[in-house]
Amino acid sequence: MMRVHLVNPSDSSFGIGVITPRWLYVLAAATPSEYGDPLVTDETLEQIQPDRIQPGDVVGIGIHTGNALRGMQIGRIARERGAWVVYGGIHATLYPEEAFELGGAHAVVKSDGDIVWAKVIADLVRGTAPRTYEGGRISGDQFLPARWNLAPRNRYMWASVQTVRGCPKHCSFCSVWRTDGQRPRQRASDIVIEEIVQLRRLGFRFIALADDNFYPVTLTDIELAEMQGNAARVRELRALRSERFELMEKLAKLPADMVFFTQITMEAGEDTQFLDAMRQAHIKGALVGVESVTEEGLKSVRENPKIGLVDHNILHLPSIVIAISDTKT
Ligand code: B12
Ligand code: SF4
Repeated sequence: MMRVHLVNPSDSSFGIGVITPRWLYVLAAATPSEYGDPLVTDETLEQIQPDRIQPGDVVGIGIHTGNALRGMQIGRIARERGAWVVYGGIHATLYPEEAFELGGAHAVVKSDGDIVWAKVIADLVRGTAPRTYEGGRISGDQFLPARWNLAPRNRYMWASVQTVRGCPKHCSFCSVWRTDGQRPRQRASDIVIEEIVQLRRLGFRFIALADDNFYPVTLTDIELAEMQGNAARVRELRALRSERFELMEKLAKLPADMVFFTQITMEAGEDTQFLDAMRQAHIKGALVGVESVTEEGLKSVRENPKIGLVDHNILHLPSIVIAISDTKT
């Protein structure tokens, strides 16, 4: 019987991973059970074993720009072995043609894979797959919870759970608002909590909230909508904001030794109510970005937005990690 393979490419493998690549386990959940459990390979742990790929298998490869070349190499190997090769992820969404030119792709999926993946597999197996699929920007209630039972035990330090996709900002240097869109798509808080509880039972205490921007509505956004007299917009923004608080109240009830981190914009620093709620929700750190630390630097960034920038998403790791502490003390 044909198998479905899902591969997270990486040039180096360390045996231990820092954070779970969420897409792998979400796509595993999107794989219909009639094909059996997909064979999941995270190359940050160990390299793929090509001889496990058989003719007629479907190989799904998720790429961001940093691991795209290794992904293309795996695609070519899989195609040579007679498998159907599909790419997805942010890099494939932005540059689908590369996967055909360099990666032996039969098909590329743009945007969200949760819903479209089952159709892609069925089309490939029938030999009727078009070159590209538009996975679309699905709504928050359609995001699939990950299949964490397929993740190897005791190999990752942090798990990753997504609570919102999309970011209302439009920073010139960032890909997120173009790929995930500017409308925040939030998941229902109960579904998020269910996934976290499942992870906790699997032994995870550290969880990254893998969100584009955990603080998608700023106080200024609401004030501006009020000044414009746009009642519908004010209602919409307030609803999004209260859903954030609802989620954080539920996170706060989880065992005290849980540790979360996420990504926010600096405007949250002026929203003490939000910061306090984050602290109570065990969100101990947040990545924020700083475009420049001097006036002159900021001006040159504005004049020449293509120069290297640091933002909470574009370059997370060198960004500033702020500790969420009590804003009253
Ligand atoms: C959380 C996060 C992190 C976390 C956790 C990383 C991890 N190991 O999971 C941290 C903070 C550690 C991190 C680090 C980095 N990150 Co980061 N990260 C994100 C973020 C915000 C969410 C990723 C996520 O888990 N989303 C949830 C999953 C479910 O969504 P998804 O990956 O998009 O997958 C869906 C679809 O794309 C599609 N799909 C994906 N793969 C496939 C495959 C197939 C076959 C199919 C059909 C579909 C499909 O279906 C999935 C389900 O819908 C994204 C922003 C974004 N919107 O992608 C940036 C992002 C991916 N990161 C980015 C960058 C640059 C980095 C760093 C290089 C930063 C740095 N300089 O160190 C490092 C690289 C780390 C690494 N080796 O992977 C960039 C990549 C840009 C690019 N063009 O590639 C992004 C897009 C942010 C940005 N501003 O543009 N990151
Ligand atoms: S850099 Fe951050 S705040 Fe700016 S658009 Fe991207 S995700 Fe949003």
